[in-house]
Amino acid sequence: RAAALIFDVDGTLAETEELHRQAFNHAFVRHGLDWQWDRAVYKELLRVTGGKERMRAFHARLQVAPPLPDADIAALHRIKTAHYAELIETGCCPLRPGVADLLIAAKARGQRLAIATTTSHGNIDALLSQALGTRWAADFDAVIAGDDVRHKKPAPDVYLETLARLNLGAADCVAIEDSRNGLIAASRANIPVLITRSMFFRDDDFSAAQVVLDDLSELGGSKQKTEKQPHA
Ligand code: XBP
Ligand code: MG
Repeated sequence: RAAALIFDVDGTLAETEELHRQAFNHAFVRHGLDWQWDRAVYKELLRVTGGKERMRAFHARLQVAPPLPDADIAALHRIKTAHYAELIETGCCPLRPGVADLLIAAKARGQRLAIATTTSHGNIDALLSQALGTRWAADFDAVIAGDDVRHKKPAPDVYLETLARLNLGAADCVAIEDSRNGLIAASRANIPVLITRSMFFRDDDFSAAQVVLDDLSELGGSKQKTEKQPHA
């Protein structure tokens, strides 16, 4: 049994990526840009982790010179983040099936909880305050966000920082992820990975994962997707 469970946020705890997409589109309109990302385009763009990085990558793809100044990217991202919080606060984005049960069961078993995500502390707080109450952070021993580390996923930085904060070895933990970039990040930190398939990454290659589930409610039952036992 793992000493700690390390959770990704977007796509893993809740299906937030559709709200991120809507928030980006809102920011583009507000900023006077004629960009709009439909689901197919967003699915492609999700290969680039981080909202600011994703916008830069999209702009580069349009091949219109000169590059968008950092100030524009920052302004767009501020509008996007504010709108994302508003969307989350409507309560329209609940935790995915099995997440709340797993958090409770893990605590009861004495496992420690942590978060390793690409998104920001503000976005994590918006989601988890809504879903778990404003004192949610008391249950987590480490919460590491994208801007806390040098390189975002698929680099291992966020996971290595989480291990350091927990003062645990990689083999003592399980990472719970929904994307191939997340799987690669955790694997590069040598942490075993449990995948919970989400909307945008359903058909990613997860062959390097220890366990692949459709959602975390399967941990409570017997509907296992691979022979290998979940460490969670
Ligand atoms: C999540 C992301 C994030 C969100 C947007 O990846 O890639 O970029 O889409 O968040 P993961 P920000 O689930 O692997 O952590 O706009 O706050 O960057
Ligand atoms: Mg994710």
